Amino acid sequence: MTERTFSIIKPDATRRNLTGKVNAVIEDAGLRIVAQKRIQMSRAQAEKFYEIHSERPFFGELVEFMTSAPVVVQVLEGESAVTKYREVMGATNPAQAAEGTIRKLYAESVGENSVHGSDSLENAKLEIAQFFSDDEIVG
Ligand code: RTP
Ligand code: MG
Repeated sequence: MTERTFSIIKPDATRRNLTGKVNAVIEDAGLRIVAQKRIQMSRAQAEKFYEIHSERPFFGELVEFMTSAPVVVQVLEGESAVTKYREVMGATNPAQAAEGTIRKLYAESVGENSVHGSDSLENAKLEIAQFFSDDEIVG
């Protein structure tokens, strides 16, 4: 089934000028970038986005990191886009990520791991709506 998922190219990657390289891996995997913008996330946006992790010990660090430099938010479209993109990203900890995945290729640590991808179709819808209006997504 054709789905849409939400992606973030995180500050560690934008800082190293890797947006294009990350996008090449995404497109080579058969996912289409149907919306994309570079933004500076506010603290409030980052706290809302990662609300689910608000009780975790790394929450403060995570919010600091996500607001430390611009990010690129994206909507990706394709067959089984949610699970497909999780595969393309690789494991949360780059040390455990499979060969050829974005995190294996580019991530620096479990905290600074280059990309985010929605973990379910339901969350994809909520996350897309947090950053994009319908008219910004062109399939
Ligand atoms: P994401 O939500 O960013 O796509 O990553 P994920 O599903 O693979 O991992 P998740 O468990 O949802 O964690 C969200 C993000 O929090 C940071 N993190 N830091 N220092 C740590 O131990 C730690 N653990 C997680 C990472 O940036 C992770 O992507
Ligand atoms: Mg997650």
